[in-house]
Amino acid sequence: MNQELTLYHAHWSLCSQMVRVALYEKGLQFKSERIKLCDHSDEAGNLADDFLKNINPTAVVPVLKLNDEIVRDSAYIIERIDDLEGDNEINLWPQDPLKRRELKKWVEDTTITEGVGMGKSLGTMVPLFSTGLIEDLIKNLKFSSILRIIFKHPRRDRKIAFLMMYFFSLKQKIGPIVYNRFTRELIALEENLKDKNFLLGEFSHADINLMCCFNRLTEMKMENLLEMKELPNVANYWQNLKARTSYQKGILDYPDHEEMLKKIFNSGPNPHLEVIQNKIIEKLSS
Ligand SMILES: N[C@@H](CCC(=O)N[C@@H](CS)C(=O)NCC(=O)O)C(=O)O
Repeated sequence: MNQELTLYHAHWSLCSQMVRVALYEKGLQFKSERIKLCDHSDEAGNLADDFLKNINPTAVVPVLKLNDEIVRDSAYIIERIDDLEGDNEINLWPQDPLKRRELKKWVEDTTITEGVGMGKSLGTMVPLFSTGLIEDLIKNLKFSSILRIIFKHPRRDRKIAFLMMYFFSLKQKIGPIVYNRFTRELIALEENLKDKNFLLGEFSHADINLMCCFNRLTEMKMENLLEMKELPNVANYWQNLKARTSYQKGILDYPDHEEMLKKIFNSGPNPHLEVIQNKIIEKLSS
């Protein structure tokens, strides 16, 4: 069936990456509309009148235009993409209802699910480790861009977080809040991946989400967490995810903020890394 797809997305956005990877997994052609987000750039495409009026009144990406229909929220977008016929014969969602239920739980846990507080799931924990970069980007914005966030951003939670980062500093405080939960989640993942190449056996939507989350950890110079001898299943899984062509096409081929990331980490490794590694070792030996 012929369909016209336009993706409104940001290069450096976890949920945009998820949708791009899904599109490449399915082998679907799409038109790209790059949006520069208000916390990254003075351009603030997500606060433009046209975007708010016609694409997404909540000012977030990704959004997929599927023929004339506007489809929002990455998890739902990927479900819809899975129903489309692309060049590749792959299903990101299984047929079996029991497996579907299991996958639904994993998907909710591995992305930015609306209604789930930041830091309460794997998918909402990983972005917290990026606070260092986001804060530096926000502090570089013009004051007029901050005013635009104050007056135009429709989401109160985001607005407050961005303003806190601009006027104060959150980057040293945020990561440690999730150390223990993150340690538990990684150990649980290790157990779930026993004897499996992917989370449910076959590659699925949840693997896409984790590919993007793990990639974010590598950008934050925390890849050693995914290569620990104490977590061999996670290490093997990460190799399997990185080997997919969709990883290159959907994530690595859309670089952003490379200079800034280099600047942040040129003084050494991520300070969160050693603490979390020690916690994992401690927990596994107790
Ligand atoms: N639940 C939504 C979350 C979307 C979301 O939070 N997108 C972020 C980028 S990953 C965004 O657009 N942020 C811009 C802002 O809040 O101003 C989804 O899965 O699509």
